[in-house]
Amino acid sequence: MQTQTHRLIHRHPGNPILDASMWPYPANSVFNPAATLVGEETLLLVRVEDRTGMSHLTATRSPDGVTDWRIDPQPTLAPDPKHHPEEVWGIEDARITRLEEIGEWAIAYTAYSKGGPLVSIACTDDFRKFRRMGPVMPPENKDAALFPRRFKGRWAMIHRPATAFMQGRVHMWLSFSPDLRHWGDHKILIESRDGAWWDANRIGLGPPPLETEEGWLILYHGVRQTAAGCLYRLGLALLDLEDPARLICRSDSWVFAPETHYERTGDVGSVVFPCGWTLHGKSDLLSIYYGAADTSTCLATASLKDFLGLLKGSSA
Ligand code: BMA
Repeated sequence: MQTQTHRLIHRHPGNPILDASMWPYPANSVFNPAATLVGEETLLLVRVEDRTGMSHLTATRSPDGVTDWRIDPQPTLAPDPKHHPEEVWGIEDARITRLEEIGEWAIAYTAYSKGGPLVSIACTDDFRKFRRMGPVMPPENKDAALFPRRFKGRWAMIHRPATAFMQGRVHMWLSFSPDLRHWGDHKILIESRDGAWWDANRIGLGPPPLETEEGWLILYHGVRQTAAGCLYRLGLALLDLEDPARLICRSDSWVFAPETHYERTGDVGSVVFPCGWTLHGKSDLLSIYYGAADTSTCLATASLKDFLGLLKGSSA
């Protein structure tokens, strides 16, 4: 079993980089951000919970991904229950994937329907107008993101269905689609572990899979139920580049966990929840954007080389 001898992920000293007090309109919390690069700029699609308890998504842009955020003055992607009844209780936790083939970004997000949370997809080429694909996975399902390219002609998506089967023990799944709308060939991709493991029972994808020389890099959360509530921690995994259904390896230890006051305390304490990361050009430095305690938006950095080094010593 590999051990982690030094910290792989470094918090930005200016955390939280975004909170509700900075919002141009009333908001309760701003968290679980998706991230992408638009030209040289960093764009985050932040989950904003308003004072009804429901969420929408708002874009914010920064030249350096850290400061000078220009936050859209109103919700960028708001629930549209009139045309999409599955969005009746809001939309949450987006993940953005650039699809070069169609020249658009695909956004996978959680739509909160009367039947429970489900996965919806919308496409955009400017983060102002959105083309909704509608619901693509029935409830209960969340934590979905697309791969940026097709495999043998089909798009691929990771997601996390949940059922009461096996006392609610849930896994990450992989599905395929010819057109981004119809999904099938579903298979279990990464299983939650059992017993005392940090990622026993409940896991889910963080940011979209990242293509590296060694395979598709996965950052995922594991949820530990404790007497004091849930603890969200993060681990790494690697999937085969040409056959993403093949898990090459995963980290035994978690690589990031709630430690600071802004991660420990908030609307839901002891939660770190990344939904996006960016890598500038050929640089080795990953910027990881995460929600802290379901309250604010934070940034941490990590070396891609360090992540792959840790995974080299681990098994599937
Ligand atoms: C998960 C998601 C996240 C949230 C987390 C902790 O199920 O709903 O949006 O951050 O719980 O509350």
